[in-house]
Amino acid sequence: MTSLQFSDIQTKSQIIKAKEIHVELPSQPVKYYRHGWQSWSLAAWTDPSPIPVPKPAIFHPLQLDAEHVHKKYLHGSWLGAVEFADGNILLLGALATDANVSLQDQLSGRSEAGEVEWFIAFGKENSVFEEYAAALGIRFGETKKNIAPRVWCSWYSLYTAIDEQTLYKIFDDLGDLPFDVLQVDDGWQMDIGDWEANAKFPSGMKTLADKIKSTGRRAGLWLAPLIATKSSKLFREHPDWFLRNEAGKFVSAGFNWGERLYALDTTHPDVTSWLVALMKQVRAWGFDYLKLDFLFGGALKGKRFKDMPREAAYRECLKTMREAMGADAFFLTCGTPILPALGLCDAMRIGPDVAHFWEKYRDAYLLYNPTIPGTKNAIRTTLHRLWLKPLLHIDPDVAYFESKANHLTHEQRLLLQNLAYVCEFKATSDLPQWLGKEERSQLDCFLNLNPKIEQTGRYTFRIDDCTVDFASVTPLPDVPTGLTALWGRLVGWLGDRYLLLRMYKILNLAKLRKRKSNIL
Ligand code: 9PG
Repeated sequence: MTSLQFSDIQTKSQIIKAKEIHVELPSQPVKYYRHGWQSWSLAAWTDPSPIPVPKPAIFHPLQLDAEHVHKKYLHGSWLGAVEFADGNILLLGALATDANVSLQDQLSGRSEAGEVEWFIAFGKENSVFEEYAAALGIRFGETKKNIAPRVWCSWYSLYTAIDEQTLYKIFDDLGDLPFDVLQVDDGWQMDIGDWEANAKFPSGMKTLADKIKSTGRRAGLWLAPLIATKSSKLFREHPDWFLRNEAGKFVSAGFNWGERLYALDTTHPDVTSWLVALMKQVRAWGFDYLKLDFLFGGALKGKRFKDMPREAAYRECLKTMREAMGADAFFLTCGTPILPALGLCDAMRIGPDVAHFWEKYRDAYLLYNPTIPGTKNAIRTTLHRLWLKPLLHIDPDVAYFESKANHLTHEQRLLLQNLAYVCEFKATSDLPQWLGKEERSQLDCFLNLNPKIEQTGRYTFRIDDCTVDFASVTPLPDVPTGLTALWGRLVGWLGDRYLLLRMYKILNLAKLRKRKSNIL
């Protein structure tokens, strides 16, 4: 165990090797920077007091690091920072995987994997984070090259209601809008685990990629290769490939698509071969922009074929997939534990999903869940991960331009567009059929513009000649008390009921069908 006095770091940053490290604070902090585990998990400066455990618990494996969620004190993955009354910050951050930081009387770091390097610095927020990112870049690698491709992605308009004919029509109607990639999201596959075209894509995946390429763009595809549902052929045929705990029970990877999810043991040699073959297959179909999602499944706690720390195992698996897909593919990670993926992907989603609404009362106040898809949640966390920008392309998720199927105000849509400029990563899912003439030309303009970006404060930017202030988006909701808290507990409990979740899913599918029938 290593203990540092404040005087050791007051004037100069340090890198120290330790399994456990404690850093003395010079005074009471006024803010705490918590950094969540994966793309969708909360990252934010907050008051230095614990926040409620997000509900429902069935989602924990897919929204945060379930191993640490019940800690009674402040904690975060790999790094933590505190801000003092004079505006200076103190940051403690691991330069390795499998480590976390907590705040009690001191800032403390613990590694789950033996001795690791720790970065400690005090000073101005921007320079401290910049130095930390540079130190991470040296150890994990920097992958940012050129400018990020401009992406049209099918998810945030059609969700799973995609099919060959609908997509072909959209690709045609996008006309000469300057997209570099047309990316097919969730909805093309037989099942989660069975990565073959389903009945909605009778001409097959190669034909789909060819169609995209015929428009002069790169073909993009979504897959969630490290998880599967029990209903999948993969799970039925290879139950021995899935991660189990010490007691031999399957480890839960959470719940989505109306089903429980399970994670592959990526250290199993047969799983590795299967993943390599899958990456090669996708490339052979003609896709060279890969959005690999739900990747946290590769880093859940469990008893692995190869006994190694869980995030190190995940990093090794990412390396294998990266090699198999080839260096010329553009690789976007999503739902990914942040540090273990650095240096291995071109781009990373750094916040929760946006949505055509701002915030839901149920999610924000009753469930107190800042991870659930929603535009406010997405902007908040993305803003707190901008420090990753020197290392790789950072994906803030899509911006909206259409107002037809959208509950966001004009100002809220502008915030998303401005965030895309700040991240220098532009994407949308807007359907050409939904765009008014003016909206289409705004989208065109957005895709063509590369404004000069200058950060002027924690949440303020100059974007060319405009000043943009995101501060109003960042606070967390007030912690519910009294009747609201009680109501929240009931809603959280209901949210954990498998049958209710399934019913909710069926209702949502019906809504989606209606939405789709309005499109064409
Ligand atoms: C496809 C989508 C899109 C999207 C991804 C991911 O329950 N959840 O917290 C949850 C979060 C994100 C999510 C799904 C569920 O979306 O981020 O862009 O590809 O999968 O299913």
